[in-house]
Amino acid sequence: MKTDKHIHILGAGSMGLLWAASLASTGKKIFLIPRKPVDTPKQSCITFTHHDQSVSKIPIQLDSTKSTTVIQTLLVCTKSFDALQAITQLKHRFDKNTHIVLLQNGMGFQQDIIHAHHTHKIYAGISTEGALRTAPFHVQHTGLGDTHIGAIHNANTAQLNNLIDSLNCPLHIAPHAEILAMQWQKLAINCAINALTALHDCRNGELAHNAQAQLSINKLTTELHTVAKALNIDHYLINIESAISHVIQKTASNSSSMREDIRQQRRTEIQSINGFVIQQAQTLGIEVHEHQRVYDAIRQLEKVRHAL
Ligand code: KPL
Repeated sequence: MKTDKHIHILGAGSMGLLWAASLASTGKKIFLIPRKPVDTPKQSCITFTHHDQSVSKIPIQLDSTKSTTVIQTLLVCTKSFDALQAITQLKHRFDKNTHIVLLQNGMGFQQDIIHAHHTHKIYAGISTEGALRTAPFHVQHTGLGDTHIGAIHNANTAQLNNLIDSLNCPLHIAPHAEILAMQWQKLAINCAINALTALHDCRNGELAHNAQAQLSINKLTTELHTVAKALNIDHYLINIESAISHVIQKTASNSSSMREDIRQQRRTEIQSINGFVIQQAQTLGIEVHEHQRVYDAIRQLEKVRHAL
């Protein structure tokens, strides 16, 4: 299997632009498919502000959803609630060797994608890279992180390793054999940080100095442990409290993706973050009051902001 010829990136938000610029900078053939479709494929350029503040202009090919060329590797960089529909629009371009990599926050939606696209090879990526889209086709690499990718459907270790090789670029990317554990750890981090930074309208680091937010983080994490225990996966969350504090410190100056979504009056990913925990808890007959409280508060904020 060879996956290093063409890479398609779905979604031109901060993560889509970061991946497109980083991969294209190595001379790979990259096609960017924005969610707002372009009529015909055309050349464009990404203005990429590197982590050291140097700026590069990186040529990129914009692709149309209507194209018919086969997609070998698709990096999905849309929001979680958009991913299934966006992938399905490209269905006519998949063949049996298509690899689909899901890079969203949250959980739950991956199962719907596996169900709808079960003949393809599907992977999940967990990334701690920080990126900010400052204007259309302008992206700033705000935090150096790493991305772990693991197979979640139909792909074996050799295929995963080939995929990782094909994505070789300045970003730090590594294969992970137990990606489900990482997904739960990232879920716990997003459950604790995203909604609270949106509700308190603060940067990540400010949560550390806010007593009310700290209390809420404790409750959210305790509830998540109860759910994980009932699912027999509590070992995934060992030391998660210190991991959350570490991320709050390390990303102190970040404005979380959910806070940004609320500020820009966009739909948030609350459904696949705290909403996923609520869904799991309901199936298990467990009550998760704090997750429900922040979920309802974010839904309310989405409504208020959209009505403005
Ligand atoms: O993943 C994030 C997000 O903002 O979505 C965190 C880890 C909270 C960093 O900001």
